[in-house]
Amino acid sequence: MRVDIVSIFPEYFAPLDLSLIGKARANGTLRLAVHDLRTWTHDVHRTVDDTPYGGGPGMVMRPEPWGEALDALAPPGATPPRLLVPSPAGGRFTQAMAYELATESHLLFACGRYEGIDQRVLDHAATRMPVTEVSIGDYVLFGGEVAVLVILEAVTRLLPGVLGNVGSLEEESHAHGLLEAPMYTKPASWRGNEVPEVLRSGDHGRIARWRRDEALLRTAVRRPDMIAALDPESLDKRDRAA
Ligand code: 6GU
Repeated sequence: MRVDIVSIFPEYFAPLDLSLIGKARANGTLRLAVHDLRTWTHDVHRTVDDTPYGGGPGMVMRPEPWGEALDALAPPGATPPRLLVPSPAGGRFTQAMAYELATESHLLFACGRYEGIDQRVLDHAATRMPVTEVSIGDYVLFGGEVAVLVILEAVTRLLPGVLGNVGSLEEESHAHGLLEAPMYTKPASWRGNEVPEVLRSGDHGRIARWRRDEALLRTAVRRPDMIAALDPESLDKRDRAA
């Protein structure tokens, strides 16, 4: 997968050299390039923002540098990338969207400050490529950079070959619309607390049932919204009885 990121703070993306994302970059699974938006400014002050039309606090990003950046990274006529614009005003980023993005061959992230990018940039881009405004949750950040780190990590780990153990993708929270059951490792007894007996029983049927029950219980308590959204077809007989 090719990924381009445009930001006025390219230094935010230094951690993308680390760990499994760094490894995916090193082996070519992820071809990532970070670009400084100011590359596409031409005045001595390298201006990227201005006051909002209609008034109000803060600054809005001017369209000219963004227009040139998108022309350079998504040239008219070439196969277009999918443009992702992190914004607290976007639709919610979910695991389902992570799976969807993991199938794309080229993503382009445009990081704005939270007052945003001049709307005409997005409207114009949409005539040439799919544009998605995306939020990582109901709170406000200074800018899109941290959101891009979040989204990219969620997507990269779904790319073929990035996770050593593909099984961990199947078990994890959100994969089945439920939170994951609690996990334990050695020692069996620690500070007077025991690992649940069932997990040490070797009875794989009982263990699977226990984990399923714990996942349902935990989800009901912590995320009733996820229980309400469950497909009834995904529930087995024992789930219904519980
Ligand atoms: Cl994607 N950007 C900003 N600036 N704030 C956010 C966000 C994104 N998602 C939640 N809050």
